[in-house]
Amino acid sequence: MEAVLRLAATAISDRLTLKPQFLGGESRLLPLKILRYERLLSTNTTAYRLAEQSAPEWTVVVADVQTKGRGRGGNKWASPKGGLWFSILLRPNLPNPRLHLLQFLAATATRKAVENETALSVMLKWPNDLVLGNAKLGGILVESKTQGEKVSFAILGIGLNVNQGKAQLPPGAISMRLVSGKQHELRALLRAILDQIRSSFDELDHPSKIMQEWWSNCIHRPLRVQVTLPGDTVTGISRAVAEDGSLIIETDDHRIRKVNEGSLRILDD
Ligand code: BT5
Repeated sequence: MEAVLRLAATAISDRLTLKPQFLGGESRLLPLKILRYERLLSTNTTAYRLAEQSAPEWTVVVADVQTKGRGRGGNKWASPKGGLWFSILLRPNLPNPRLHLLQFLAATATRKAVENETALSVMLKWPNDLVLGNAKLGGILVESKTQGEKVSFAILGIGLNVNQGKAQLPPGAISMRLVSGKQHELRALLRAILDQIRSSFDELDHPSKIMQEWWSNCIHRPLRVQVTLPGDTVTGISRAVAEDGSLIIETDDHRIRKVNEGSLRILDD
């Protein structure tokens, strides 16, 4: 397996800067294998290829720079040096309809890890954002391959703006350094996030716990929001998140709407 990983890594990038590391833990989970690259198109793409070549779960792909980082639905993800861009290969024992839990679990774990490491107070915004103040600090992108009803593997991609300056951030984004005034150590942050994700992983068996914890740190709980869906816009008070990951909105005419995709904007009025 090590040979497969090494081969795959070399095939994908000849600029591997770090040999795979084994960071063992006491848990029953497989040891972590961290592959760090200077530059990749997207850590999600590399992790996906490794998964198809039978790489073990908890293989982590990190890149200093992504040249084609992506978000949901073909959105671009700006990934210059100074941010933390990584993807975790997982083979969770989950039926397809529960895949969204990974994203919510990862958001909470990342929030806690950043708070523990930096004392910055990170909040969550539906469906996949990490926010600091009112700006976007990071995002999560889960991609997967399914086999029938089962998830064959999932790639959990996390992007966090850490040390970038203002000029390197797109509009509406913020980095930790811009708020804390300090340079943060990427390795320590990565380690803390991976530890949090691993220690909360068993919660996948308890969807309501994951969703409740996410909701209790949601920045628009309960505020007026507007969700833009393909071909529709829903405006109202965001009241809850359901176990299936959708957002429950009480519309201005007091109807309850459940939305399961879209972009959310918090309304000031
Ligand atoms: C996301 O998408 O928020 C998920 C981003 C996931 C990025 C990670 S990095 C490691 C892994 N490898 C990848 O290729 N991706 C994952 P979405 O909700 O679609 O938000 C995308 C939108 O956020 C863009 O359309 C921009 O408006 C904005 N944006 C782009 N880059 C940003 C950045 N660095 N920080 C904050 N906002 C950004």
